[in-house]
Amino acid sequence: MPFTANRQFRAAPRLLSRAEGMYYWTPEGRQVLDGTAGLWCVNAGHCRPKIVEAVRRQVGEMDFAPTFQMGHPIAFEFAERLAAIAPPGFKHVFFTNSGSESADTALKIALAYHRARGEGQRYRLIGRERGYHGVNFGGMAVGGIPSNRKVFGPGIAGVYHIRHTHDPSRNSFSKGQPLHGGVEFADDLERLCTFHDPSTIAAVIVEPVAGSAGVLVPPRGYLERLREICTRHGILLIFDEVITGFGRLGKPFGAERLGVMPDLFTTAKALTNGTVPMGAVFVKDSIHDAFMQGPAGIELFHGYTYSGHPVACAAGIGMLDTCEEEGLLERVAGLESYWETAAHALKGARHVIDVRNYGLMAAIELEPRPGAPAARAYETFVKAFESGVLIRVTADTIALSPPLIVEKPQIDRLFQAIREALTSVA
Ligand code: PXG
Repeated sequence: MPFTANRQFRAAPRLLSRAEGMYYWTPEGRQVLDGTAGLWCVNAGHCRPKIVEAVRRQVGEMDFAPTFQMGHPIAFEFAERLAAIAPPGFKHVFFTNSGSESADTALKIALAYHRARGEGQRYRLIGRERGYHGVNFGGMAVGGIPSNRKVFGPGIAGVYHIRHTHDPSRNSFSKGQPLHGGVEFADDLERLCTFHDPSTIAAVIVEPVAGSAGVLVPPRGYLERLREICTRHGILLIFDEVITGFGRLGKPFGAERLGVMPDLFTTAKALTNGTVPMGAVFVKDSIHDAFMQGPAGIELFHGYTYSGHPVACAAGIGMLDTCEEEGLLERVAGLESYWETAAHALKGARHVIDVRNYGLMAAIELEPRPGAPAARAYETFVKAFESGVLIRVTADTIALSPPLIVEKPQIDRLFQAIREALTSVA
């Protein structure tokens, strides 16, 4: 099983067999409130009729068609719908099947872009400590998750990391963007530029808000400074919006909420509301256009059998229809202050050493049990699940990201369940 304690699971399995709206049901019929949008992906809530219907229709109409030297209308329709909600100047997308593939695709586009412009010496890639860009070799290499690097090695050559932005000594219990350290942390990129010569660096990739590492919100001024350094040195800035995309931060994409534009950004997860696996890499028009200059032939030597899969495109269009009808991509803006207050009410609760929030994301960090890191959070997760609430834990941090359709009483229930679970774990 993926990222699972297999033996613990086998001894006490937790199963989900049905879902609708804000809820899952177990095979025994127990209702479970979804505090995690599945795995940060079911932004519109479960089994939404427009999506279900679109998938049903498409799978009966055309199950699969090749996209190498061929096309099908629904893939172009979906791409155009996406371009319409993307920030200005991002009219092109490349379809993948996951966030991991989106990360590797974006890195490859960055390398190929520089080469197409006669700057093939730009081969270095820069990620960030505690960054997560999936599990394939490229994304893993630029990612900054120590357990990945310990077990699987450095991945690919020419990859370096700037420091992460988490600084509890100055920023614990920050509401929204932390105040301290933004420019200082971003200037770590300048150090790498000096060391390696910026003309050898192709791209920098970061999550606008780091998700998997425990909801690390960028301090004020941080992303602006990264943008400035990249622009000055001709380095492409890639945002990994696999989690922050599709309304999680109160705008269609995190870049818009945070007010800093990347050159490329990756998406997956909520692109199809998690219904069918799919990812998409958005590129600035000037990047697309750079590939269209050379001799006729295949411009980007890259693609997946299932790039632009018709059933995934149908799910994606159903997702966009649902979001547009219900204003979901902006809904969080009106919910965020309630969410923030509810999360920060856990300050002072047993074991809690930090609370962080941004958009409809929150992290509650627990003091690790001496000698047993991660055990306290894992037990909290199990208790919460038994009480009918699904949360997600990584190390000793609880991460919350409910579907964007969540209502205030459900927010209350979510935090209440966590509070109760915390009083009962040692
Ligand atoms: N980038 C980011 C920012 C992600 O969060 C990926 C890439 C990889 O996506 P795929 O679709 O290849 O898994 C992710 C995935 C968690 C959790 O609970 C987070 C992810 C996946 C599973 C669990 O933190 N993020």
